[in-house]
Amino acid sequence: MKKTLCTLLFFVLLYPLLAEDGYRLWLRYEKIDNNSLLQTYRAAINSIQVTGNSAVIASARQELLTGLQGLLGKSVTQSPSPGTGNILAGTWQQNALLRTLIPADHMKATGKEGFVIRTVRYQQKRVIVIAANEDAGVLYGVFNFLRLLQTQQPISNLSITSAPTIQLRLLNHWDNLDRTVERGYAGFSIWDWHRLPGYTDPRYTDYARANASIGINGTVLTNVNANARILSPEYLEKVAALAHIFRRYGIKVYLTARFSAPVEAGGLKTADPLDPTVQAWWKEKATEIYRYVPDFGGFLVKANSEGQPGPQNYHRTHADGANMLADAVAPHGGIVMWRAFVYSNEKPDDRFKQAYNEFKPLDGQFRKNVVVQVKNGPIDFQPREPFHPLFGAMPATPLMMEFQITQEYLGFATNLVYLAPLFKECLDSDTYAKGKGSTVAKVIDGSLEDHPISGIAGVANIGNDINWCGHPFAAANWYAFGRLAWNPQLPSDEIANEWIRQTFSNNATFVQSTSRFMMASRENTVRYMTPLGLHHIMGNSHHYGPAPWTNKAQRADWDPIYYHRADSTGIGFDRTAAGSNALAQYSPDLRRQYENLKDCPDNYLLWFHRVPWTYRLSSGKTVWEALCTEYQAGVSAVRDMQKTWNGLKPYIDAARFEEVQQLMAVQEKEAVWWRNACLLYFQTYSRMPFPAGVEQPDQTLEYYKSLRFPYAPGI
Ligand code: BDP
Repeated sequence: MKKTLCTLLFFVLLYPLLAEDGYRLWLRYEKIDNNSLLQTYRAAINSIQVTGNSAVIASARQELLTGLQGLLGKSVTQSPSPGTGNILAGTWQQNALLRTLIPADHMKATGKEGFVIRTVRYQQKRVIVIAANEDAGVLYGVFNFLRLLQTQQPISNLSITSAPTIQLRLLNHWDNLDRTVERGYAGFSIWDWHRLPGYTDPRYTDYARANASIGINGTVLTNVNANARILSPEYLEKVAALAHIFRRYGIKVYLTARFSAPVEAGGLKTADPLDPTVQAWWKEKATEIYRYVPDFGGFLVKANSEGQPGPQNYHRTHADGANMLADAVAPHGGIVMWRAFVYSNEKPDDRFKQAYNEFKPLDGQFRKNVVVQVKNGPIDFQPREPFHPLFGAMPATPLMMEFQITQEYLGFATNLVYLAPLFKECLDSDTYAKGKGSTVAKVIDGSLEDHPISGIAGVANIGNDINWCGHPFAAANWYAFGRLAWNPQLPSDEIANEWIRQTFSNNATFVQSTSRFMMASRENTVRYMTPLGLHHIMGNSHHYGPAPWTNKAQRADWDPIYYHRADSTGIGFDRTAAGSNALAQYSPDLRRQYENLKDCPDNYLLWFHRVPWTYRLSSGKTVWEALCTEYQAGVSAVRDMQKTWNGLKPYIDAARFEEVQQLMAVQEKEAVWWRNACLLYFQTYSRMPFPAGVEQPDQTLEYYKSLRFPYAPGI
């Protein structure tokens, strides 16, 4: 009897605390744990009415019911007619009551996807109104409202207007058809191609819910290193099954197009974009795709980059290639996202400069439904990069941002690195393209040049791990990407705060401490990986851990030595006029700041300058001393984070507490590894001792050089 009672108590009281596996992400809808607030919410919400008949409205209604039921711990009814419940949601045009409660001009600012949330008086009662111009806006409004409750905000007098500034807010999955994920660290692909279309995993719906909750409205299902097979009828049927689920959450499906598909899948002799048979093949293929997926978004293309086929194989330009595909999807309303991530093996020029040199001359030559997708920095998703010089340099072409959410260069899924500050650093950068204030955010939201199309993409960190992203904190980066895509002006700490409250707890101590170390985490990671503007010094191919000594990669610009250029006379890449002159690709105002050694901020120093080891920074430290102290500070910061986390045990469930605790121990080891390996290696050139306070490595440089990782994930 006693035993049964204990078991029962365990399941009722403790199991929910232990069983947090992260699957519910930030949509946990746990009952409000603040009793007086719970009573206030309960009094304010009894019944809801979500008007409309579409599938998207049905999703909104379901989410509101599920969410409220969980948060309020009571069932909420649906009221039969508008105005009888105390939450009223729907599209303004189709609901007469909404039209009387919300003036028409209040709806203008909400555009196609935005919404208003207002507390209004109706028949002597307070009613919360969620209104939008279109169904998707209602869904986004519902998620916003639920977020208010989840983060325990007051709801007695709501007056919110929200609309996205960027139109295409997309995830890019680098998922292969065999379910491996290029640069994925959270298991295998969530797309179970083999069992599609017959079996549709409930996970697809939860994926769509999570995305819609942060405003993501599109997903590219397949790897940029593309496989033409995805365009076959067999696979299009599978794609259609996914599209059917995602459509209910306002999410469009896109695919990557392998440029050589006409040859590989169509049996043609060429994929030359100016060849009429090739053009006809793509037109037919597009028509076929739209038969399966009537609202198909379009193609994402990696061409003539890292060995992928492209128009240059036929001596055509990127514009020729992009336009040919754009013409194929244009009649159906589709777009082409053409990537600017190109650099050539044959050209000895600084890799930094190559995408700009290739694409800038093409400005104005792309069709109206082409967007050029540019990575945030000129090299490749490094822990810190200056913004890509193409932003602001192609005024006649809409440019889309490509961020990397998966932590290929930021510690995979074992390092806690909150990426919102990295994203913001780039979005807030001033290109000076049209004078001061021409930020990257304004380039990509289309406002700087008044482009009718705008977009932002994030390379997803999602896999089939139970918690989706591997590290419990990695989901914060998916969340932050979506929130910033909706509103690039949101502060990073506000996003962290929201995410922590929804994911873990609203406890003030927990929220504050966690937010503090999240906010510091990116800068600290830069410290223990690539301080002072070092970049691309990770292990070759798998990109796991430090390997600044690597000098034998297949191509020179995959070698770390190409980037740090360390020898006995100094360190750094001279990109001033005396060097590769990459700085000339920025506007003169910016160039001046970076060009002058004294004015160049320390965190970009080795990006743009080559300096002797004894060069003194404004702090008075030599470059060698600063390098050593930065690496050490990065390690110390991880240890501080561990201490803080250990003190937070009482506030959250044991399962996630322990998982994070263990991963932080891994992160500490890896930070030490980075510091030791890099400092020992650079010391062979500086020939100077470590300054006081920098720990002596416990292994030799030879040891670090001997490490091999043939099975590192994500290759
Ligand atoms: C690099 C990745 C590689 C991708 C490439 C890309 O290492 O796996 O294919 O970016 O963006 O950073 O195309």
